[in-house]
Amino acid sequence: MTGESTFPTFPDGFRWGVATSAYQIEGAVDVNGRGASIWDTFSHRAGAVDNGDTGDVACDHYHRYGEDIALMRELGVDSYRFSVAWPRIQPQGSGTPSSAGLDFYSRLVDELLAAGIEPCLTLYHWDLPQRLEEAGGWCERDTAGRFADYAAIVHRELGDRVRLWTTLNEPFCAAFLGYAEGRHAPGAREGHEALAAAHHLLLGHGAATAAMRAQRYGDESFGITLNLNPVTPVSDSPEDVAAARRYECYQNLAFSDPVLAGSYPDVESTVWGEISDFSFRRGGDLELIGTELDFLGVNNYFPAYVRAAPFESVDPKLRTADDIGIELDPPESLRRTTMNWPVEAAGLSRLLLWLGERYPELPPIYITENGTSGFDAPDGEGEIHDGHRIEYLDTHLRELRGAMRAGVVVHGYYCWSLLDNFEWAEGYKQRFGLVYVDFESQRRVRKDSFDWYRRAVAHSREPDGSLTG
Ligand code: PNW
Repeated sequence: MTGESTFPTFPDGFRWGVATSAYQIEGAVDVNGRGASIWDTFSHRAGAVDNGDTGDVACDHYHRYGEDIALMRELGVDSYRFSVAWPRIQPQGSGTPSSAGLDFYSRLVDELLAAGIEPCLTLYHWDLPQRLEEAGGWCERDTAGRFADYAAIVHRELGDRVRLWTTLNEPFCAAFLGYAEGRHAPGAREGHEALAAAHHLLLGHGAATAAMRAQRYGDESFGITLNLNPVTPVSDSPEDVAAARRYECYQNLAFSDPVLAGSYPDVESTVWGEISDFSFRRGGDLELIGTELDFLGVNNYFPAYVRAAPFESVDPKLRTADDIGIELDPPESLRRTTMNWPVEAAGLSRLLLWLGERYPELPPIYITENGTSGFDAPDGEGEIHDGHRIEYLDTHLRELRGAMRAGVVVHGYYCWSLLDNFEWAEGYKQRFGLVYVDFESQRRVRKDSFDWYRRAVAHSREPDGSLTG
């Protein structure tokens, strides 16, 4: 293990956490009147998910949440980031809420609080009610209003006990992987529809935040989670530099600028070309979207090294980054994870410093996801030696601490993920958990990284920062 004795201390009040999301862990898709979501539909479509995996059972967390809270208590985390499944609350995406659905999350929150763990609630982690998709999904402006109604329902029920609220998880993925590339639900459409979806997701964020603030109980904090990657051109050539600017807009600025600066980025016309007339953007939208945030959630897994790919004009389908003339080409020297994502811990600090520079009014940050996949498996003794994950977390946490020392205000860190779970289009083979899940027996087994994180959390609070015991 790297640097046993010098693991950094973190400031008092820094929140240590673990994260999950509803569709990836809950299972129990037909229980208590839950409606279908776009991920139920998509995962049951032949060829959509590796190995034909679905979230039908997942980690069966819906029935085993008590056991999972006990694991978190053992880890010693301060906070748990989870998401609420909209189709449990409003099975058809609108109208009277289901009391069984609300009760489940109410019990979860009560048990977390009883265990001394602060709930951090995400309202939308990609499981749009299927009925709303049939009415056009996020391509329709109306969906933003439906989302605000849903947010107000959940907040009315839980706002007395939950203080950390995020509206959306990764609108980039929901819009571009969902509606353009089609690797995620609901499956491919057209580039201009993905741009409309992105706008309506952000509008939903603004409208939901306003609705919750209007009925606030007291000291809730409201934020949004974006997945952002630090961007570096592979050379100084004008082509690579221009490609890096396009990628930065597509991946980061198209979401961070409207939310943090109240405007769409100037460079966007060089990225989207003529594929949309943007008539879905209306006066007043940006005021709502740019509503003040109490915090920004940042998810980061890898850095982006950008090379120009052959490019004359944007492909209106916007299927992948290729379609805006981009190729991701990280240095050979960087190790790749089983997701083929390059590992570079310094990328996390570069990203945070870039955010601080670009947005003078940057709110406090929570790292709402960071972690790594593996094909982790028990050895002959039944133990899971995931040293690769320990190294990933150790190096990223040191970089995080460095960025904080350089002035970036970060209030907490959530490791993705507590449990191995349904990794979207990759199904169950990609394992991100600190806890191994045997998906046959539902047995949970602590990986080596579980024990490492437990010690890191405990000792990061000690004056000498020693990581022992
Ligand atoms: C995030 N990509 O998703 C999500 O918030 C989690 O639900 C997910 O399990 C985690 O990261 C690990 O993948 C992403 O293709 C999915 O670049 C795909 C990408 C990025 C983030």
